[in-house]
Amino acid sequence: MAMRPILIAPDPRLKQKSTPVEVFDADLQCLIDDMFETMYAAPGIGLAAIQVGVAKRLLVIDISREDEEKAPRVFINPEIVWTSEGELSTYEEGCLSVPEQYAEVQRPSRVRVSYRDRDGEAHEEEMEGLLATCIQHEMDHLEGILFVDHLSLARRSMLMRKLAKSRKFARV
Ligand code: GNR
Ligand code: NI
Repeated sequence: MAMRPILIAPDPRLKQKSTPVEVFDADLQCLIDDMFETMYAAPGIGLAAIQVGVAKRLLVIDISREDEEKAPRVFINPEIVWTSEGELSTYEEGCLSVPEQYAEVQRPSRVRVSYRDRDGEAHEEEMEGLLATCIQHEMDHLEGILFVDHLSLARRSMLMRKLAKSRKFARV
């Protein structure tokens, strides 16, 4: 297992659309393990493969709190099959690819998602609360969308300027 570097906006690779996983081989298992190590070290509650430069439709999530047991979840080729549409929730979101920037984003409160697990088995699950928000945030990454893309142009520009300024200052 190894940590992998996380891409930071405005890296153009973050705008790529990821392609479906077709082979559930040892390389995939290695990528999943590396993504967990990278997410836990960050720390973050989710990570999409494109954030470590792999344009595959794969994401990992663990929304357990520090005082709880770890609850690692893998979602491969996820698809939203239903949303609560008009029933929305607002969360203050952050992103490991937009470090130290936060903004409120409104999304459907509940979603039903079909996906494959790390063995390629198909599942379907209804989610709510933080898990619903997190998987929608991660699934946006698979389409090349960042949470800042849900903000007005004015707020997005301000946030990206702040990010650029802090990166320049930190020289990373
Ligand atoms: O660690 C993360 N926290 C978070 C908080 C609110 C909504 C979404 C997230 S996901 C983010 C990790 C990340 O960037 N995943 O792509
Ligand atoms: Ni993110």
